[in-house]
Parts: sequence; structure tokens; C-alpha cells
Amino acid sequence: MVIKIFTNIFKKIFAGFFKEKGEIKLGFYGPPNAGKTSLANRICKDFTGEEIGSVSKIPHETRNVQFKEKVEIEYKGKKMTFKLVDTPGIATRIDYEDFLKFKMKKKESRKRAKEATQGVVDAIKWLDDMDLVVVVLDATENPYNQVNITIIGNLVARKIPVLILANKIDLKKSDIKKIESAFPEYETIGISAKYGKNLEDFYEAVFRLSKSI
Ligand SMILES: Nc1nc2c(ncn2[C@@H]2O[C@H](COP(=O)(O)OP(=O)(O)O)[C@@H](O)[C@H]2O)c(=O)[nH]1
Ligand SMILES: [Mg+2]
Repeated sequence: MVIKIFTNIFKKIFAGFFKEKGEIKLGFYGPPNAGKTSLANRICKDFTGEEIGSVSKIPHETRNVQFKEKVEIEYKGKKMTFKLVDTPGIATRIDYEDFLKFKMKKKESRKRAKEATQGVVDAIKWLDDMDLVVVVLDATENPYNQVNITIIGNLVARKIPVLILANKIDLKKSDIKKIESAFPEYETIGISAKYGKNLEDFYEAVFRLSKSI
């Protein structure tokens, strides 16, 4: 009897330990069109053979939080299991008229704007659940804006480890230094999600930060 109780307690502790450490919840956050889904897809494809969601040049393509569980990433002989969480782009202003420029019909544009607005709410709701967040920024855009500062400020307030990615370094206009100087307290890594450039540095940082969780 006593042994049984002890075994059960032991099992519970052990299960809890694995539950916490077993799967690291890795969130992809950032403004629309920065390349969050492109990056999540690349990782998923490389390690599971499947993609997580669709990519588009039209902003707010991702309007639901989407996941891929039990993604085992291998880097330099080490393995870690992640739950990848790809989120809708965070924006302060979503105007359906912006979609009309992409030859989208009025009705469809209005629907997209409504869903995108809900998407922002959902992305923020999920923040509390994350173990580690990768903030994906488009390195060809000015990083000093309300959205970026709000996302990073929120993560800091919640004490969630942050890694900043300067994406689209394949483009001539990209400027990693500008992102680094906008957020000097955080590690910034330049990548190209589309062409799979410099992902080694990204995995390196993710593994290192995951160990400290
Ligand atoms: N040149 C370039 N384009 C990219 C890169 N990553 C994403 N894109 C493009 O940026 C647009 C938005 O990508 P998406 O992954 O949907 O961004 P999300 O809204 O942050 O999920 C698409 O047209 C992508 O092909 C990159 O590394 N380089
Ligand atoms: Mg997306």
C-alpha cells in the first residue's frame, strides 16, 4: 500500500517534469507579412515533411493561430521537441480597403479584415502560453513602430524569453543593424525564411534559449 502511494507520487512528479520539459512551446509573433509562416513552414517541412499554413504577399493571410505539435528538431546531433505556434500578424490598424489594392472583392476584403482583427486578439491571448517567442520582423521595413514595441514590451512584462529575427536578408534593402539598434537588449539574427539562409544561427539560439527555460 505504502509502496503504491509512493509509486503514484513518483509517477506524478515524473509526468509533470516531462510535461513541462517535453515540449517547448515556440511562438512566432510579429507584424503581418514579416515571414512568420514562411519560417514555421520551413522548420516543419525540414523536420516533419509537412507545412503549417499558407503564405501570401497579401497581408493577414494567417488569421487563426495554427500549430504543429511534437516537432523534433535536430541540431548538431542534439534533439529537442517543440510545439510550433504560428500566429496572425499583429497590427494596430486593419482596413479592408488595403486589400482592394490586391484585386480582392469588397465583400471578401471586409471578411478578411474582420477575421484579421479577431486574429490579433487571439494571437495576444496565446502569448501567456508560450515558453519562447521568436519575433519575426521584415528587415526591409523600419523597425521603430508601435506594433514591434508593443509585442516586445508585452513579452518582457511576461518574462518570456525573446529572440528577434531580421527576416528577408536576401533582399538588398534589408538592414539588420537598424533592427539591432532599435532593440539593443535582445539578440537579433538575420535570416531568410524564404531561401533558408542562416537558419543554423537561428537553431543555435533557439536551443540555447530553450535550455534556460
Ligand atoms: N524575399 C523574401 N520574401 C519573404 C521571405 N520570407 C517571407 N517572404 C515573403 O513575404 C510574404 C509574407 O510571408 P508570410 O510567411 O505569409 O508572412 P507572415 O504574414 O508573417 O506569416 C510572402 O510573399 C513571402 O513569400 C524572405 O526571407 N525573403
Ligand atoms: Mg502568416
